[in-house]
Amino acid sequence: MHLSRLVVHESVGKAMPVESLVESLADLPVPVETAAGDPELGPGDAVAAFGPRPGFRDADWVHCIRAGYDEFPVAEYEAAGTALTNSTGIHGTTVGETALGGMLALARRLHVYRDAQRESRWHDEPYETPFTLSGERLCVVGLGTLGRGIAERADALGMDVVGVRRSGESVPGVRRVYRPDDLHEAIADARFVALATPLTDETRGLIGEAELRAMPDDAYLVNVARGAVVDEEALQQALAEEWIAGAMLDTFVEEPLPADSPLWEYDEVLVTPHSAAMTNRYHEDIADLLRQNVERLRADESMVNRVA
Ligand code: NDP
Ligand code: 7N6
Repeated sequence: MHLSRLVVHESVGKAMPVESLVESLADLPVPVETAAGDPELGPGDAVAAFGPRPGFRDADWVHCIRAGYDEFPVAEYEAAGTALTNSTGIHGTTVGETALGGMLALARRLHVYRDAQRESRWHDEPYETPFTLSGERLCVVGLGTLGRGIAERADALGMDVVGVRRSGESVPGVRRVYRPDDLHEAIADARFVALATPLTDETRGLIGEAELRAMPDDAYLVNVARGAVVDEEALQQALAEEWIAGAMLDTFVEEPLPADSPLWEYDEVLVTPHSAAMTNRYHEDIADLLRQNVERLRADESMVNRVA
């Protein structure tokens, strides 16, 4: 592939200022341009984007500025010979800190005090309610960049961390790794279940009624993966009927979460607007990934994070 141009698509603006990314790419050995809508692209073109557009298929290379590339037409790109790369590898710290922040808030009741503060109310929680993360079990489903970012921070806080991945291979800080067939055993005694898998045919609806019923009734679900990894109707029933204690939800089947969704209403549900990975350094992280692959292409080496 001979690269003659890198196009930064306006959709990257969903995660960072477009001009910040362009500035961070000023030292690339190819011209960097911006484009809106469905730009005309062709041989020699690369495009960095948040989501897909039909015209991207005609470029040589499409870079998804997210780790999750489930919205991109992978088979179509493969048929067209268009390379697709994603942005896995950069979200361990951001999502790890957000997930732990949510879990700490729920355990230490910070969300309750903040709600009371809005009414200038000095609120005492019932004696039984506050707990510590230390000593509690966390099950992390999906042990890649996100999962490890969560697991290593939870381990540092003294949690008993177990996890689930297809290979079953061990991961630092994770006491026991289960395979997906043993998911129910893995979540049965967990106080927190954190989802960090990609959205695939295998993981769509991974957490449904059976899994929510298998979790302890004082457990919390943390979803920083994709909304559809959870059967949202079953989750709403689980919250309404108190099969579980609550949740921290960053991702939803429909985003933005519709204003009439019952998920907004629960005191024990923390809703974040798909912001777990947001950081004011995102443009630098994405620029580093793009620069690495531009250099690799020029050296005729295989690309990192290539998924199609
Ligand atoms: P990685 O590829 O690094 O990790 C994915 C992990 O999931 C691997 O450990 C893989 O392990 C495991 N996995 C895959 N399929 C299954 C399965 N069926 N059951 C259990 N484990 C499985 O990806 P990232 O950690 O970078 O990102 C994961 C996902 O998180 C993204 O695809 C994206 O959807 C979402 N995400 C959300 C963000 C947010 O802002 N909320 C930010 C970044 C990512 P193995 O191969 O051994 O199964
Ligand atoms: C934007 C990150 C991903 O898959 O969903 C996230 O990487 C978006 C900051």
